[in-house]
Amino acid sequence: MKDLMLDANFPRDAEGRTYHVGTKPGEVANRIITVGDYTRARRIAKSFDGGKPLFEHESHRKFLTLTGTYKGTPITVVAIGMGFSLVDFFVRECRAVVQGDLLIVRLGSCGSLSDRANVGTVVVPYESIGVLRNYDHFTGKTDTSSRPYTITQPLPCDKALHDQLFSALQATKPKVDANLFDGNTNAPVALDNIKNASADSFYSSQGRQSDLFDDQNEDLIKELQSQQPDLQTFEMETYLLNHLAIAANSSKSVTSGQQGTMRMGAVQMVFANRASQAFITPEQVEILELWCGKAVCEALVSIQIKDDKVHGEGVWS
Ligand code: R1P
Ligand code: URA
Repeated sequence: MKDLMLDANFPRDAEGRTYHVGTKPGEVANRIITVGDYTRARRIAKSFDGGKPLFEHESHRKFLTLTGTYKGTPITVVAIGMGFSLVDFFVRECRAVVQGDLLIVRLGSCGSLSDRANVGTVVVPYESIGVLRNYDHFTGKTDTSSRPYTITQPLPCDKALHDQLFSALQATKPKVDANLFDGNTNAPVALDNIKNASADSFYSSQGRQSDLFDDQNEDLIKELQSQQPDLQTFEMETYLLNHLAIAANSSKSVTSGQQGTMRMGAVQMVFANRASQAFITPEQVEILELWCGKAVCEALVSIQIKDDKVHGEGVWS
């Protein structure tokens, strides 16, 4: 059974473990990589010093936290699953157990809207828009001007993180068997300055068609592309990460100097091409995840944060 939780406003157990992610102070580093799945998390942890984490915790809600060091600097990978609500649990609960500045990079898969970013390409977005289903619209009770999807204004990723992520990807690019990438001897490729859209569904709000639901999304991709002509990728988390960084950095705890700032970055691996319908192979996925895992660790430790001299007490001490 779950441990007794104290405090209904922000539940934690007697040891200070949060309710869903299940970690306490000293178990999560100031530099965090967040991913969708466990296999990717474990592949990234192969880049840690010693080839493995020093600490791991799987919560009853299936958040997996792996903490170790990379070139001596503490770093954590958290596998959270998919979508906005899990991002919210992850960011708020990790913020609650880490003192000082937080650098968070999402290493996720994405769909691409054009041949510019073919399957097997890795992209580094500089900003992200949100595409949200407008639930009221589907009740049929709204006015005639209501739209089935809300498209937000773009929110930026952290510029320094963006730049470091792209240079680390270039510096660590693996040599691979071209046969695995359709004979493309240049593959795999990294692209920077990409515009991303994070949707609240893999299906309806990414414009996937279905006869099983009334989604009213036949023209959604065209509409998005006319509003954001350089939009390249779809995934499901980056926009909310960027939003939560703004919310954290404008909070009382940061403006009063009690808590550090939060900076977000993202690396997105193209698994699906929506223009050609191509989908990535498991062999390609493994190559990309090992490469990007190492590159994201490199980028994260190359950025100085306020608490670097101390790192505090933790599973890495
Ligand atoms: C959908 O298949 C999932 O893949 C992408 C999307 O953002 C969504 O979470 O990221 P991950 O591969 O990291 O889960
Ligand atoms: N992740 C997404 O959210 N969409 C895709 O098409 C592929 C991966």
